[in-house]
Amino acid sequence: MTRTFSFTLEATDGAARLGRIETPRGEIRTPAFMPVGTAATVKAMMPESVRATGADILLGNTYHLMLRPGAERIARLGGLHAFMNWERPILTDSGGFQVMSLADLRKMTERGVTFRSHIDGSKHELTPESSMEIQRLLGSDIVMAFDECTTFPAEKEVAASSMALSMRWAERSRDAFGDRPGHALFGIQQGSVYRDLRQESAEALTSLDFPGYAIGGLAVGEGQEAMFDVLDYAPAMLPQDRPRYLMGVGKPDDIVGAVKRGVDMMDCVLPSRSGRTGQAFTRRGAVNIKNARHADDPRPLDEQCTCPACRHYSRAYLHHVFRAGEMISGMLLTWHNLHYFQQIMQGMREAIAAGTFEAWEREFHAARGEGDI
Ligand code: PRF
Ligand code: ZN
Repeated sequence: MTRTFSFTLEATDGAARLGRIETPRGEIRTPAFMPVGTAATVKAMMPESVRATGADILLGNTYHLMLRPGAERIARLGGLHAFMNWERPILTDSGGFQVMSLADLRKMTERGVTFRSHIDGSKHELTPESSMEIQRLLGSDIVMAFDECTTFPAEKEVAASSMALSMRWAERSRDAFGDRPGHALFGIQQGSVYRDLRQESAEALTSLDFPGYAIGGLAVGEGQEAMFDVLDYAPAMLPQDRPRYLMGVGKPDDIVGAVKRGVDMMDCVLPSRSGRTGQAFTRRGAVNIKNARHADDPRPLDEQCTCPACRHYSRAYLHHVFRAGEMISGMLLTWHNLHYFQQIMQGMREAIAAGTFEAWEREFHAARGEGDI
């Protein structure tokens, strides 16, 4: 097993890329989908089950873990991997994005952001330096730079000064991160939907020479068409030989469109969160298991799926346990959704290797066109 962090680009098909990230905690096959384990758990899943769906890496959150149970405590208990019993790679987000969506009484300055906990109202501060320290205490393998996710829509002047702040914070993040063999710090591109700002951001980050780059500030309400417009040029602004991570995306067709445009990594709460609210994603489209038409249906969610929910249970059972508020409902639907998302990734990786991505994508869209089943 390798002692360092590295990315190998293995094949391309159009703009789509097949690759491999090596870390001391194991390999990440790209394009990769990262399940979200915000509070040191992928909700409703045991870590070995998450692994069984095909995940190589999880996402964790600085914001939640610093508030509860606290980064120092996790460090004393052996780090996040040991704490949550996931020994493979973990990427942690840097906290600013979660502060803006969850915390109370937020105040942003050049130094960083102060806020009150959404859990108990206690006062805290996050800066590029403290975010790097918390992510170090957690033992994160891929650390994210501290940034500001520009809200959408944003006037160009607002987007420009927000992006410039994120670039100053990216440099402070790099200086605070230092040299940590086997761990990587990713810079985050901002610039909203403005091409020249995305270019300026890419140049600022590239001059700091990060081992990987994220595309931030998308999937914030602009819609798929506007997001794809940005993804038509943004990935190519980043170095070819480094992984590209699109933050917080997305629905199955967003993921496919992002990979087609040169994205290597993604994360989203969608498969796990929807699993707990009764929504299943399948080859044929979304299925809402609470719908009464499933009450007598002996068929599995998807007869071609090999996940436990589809191998051992009927739609009628999944409908019943959801209606009854039974915990197994969230467990089975989350497992199915994570399995399905990982199947999409595996399908795309095989298609890129074979040079058949376009045909694979056509088939992906055609199956969904057949409608609800
Ligand atoms: N920055 C950070 N985390 C994020 C985002 C971002 O722009 C997004 C945007 N979709 C999700 N998560 N640090
Ligand atoms: Zn299934």
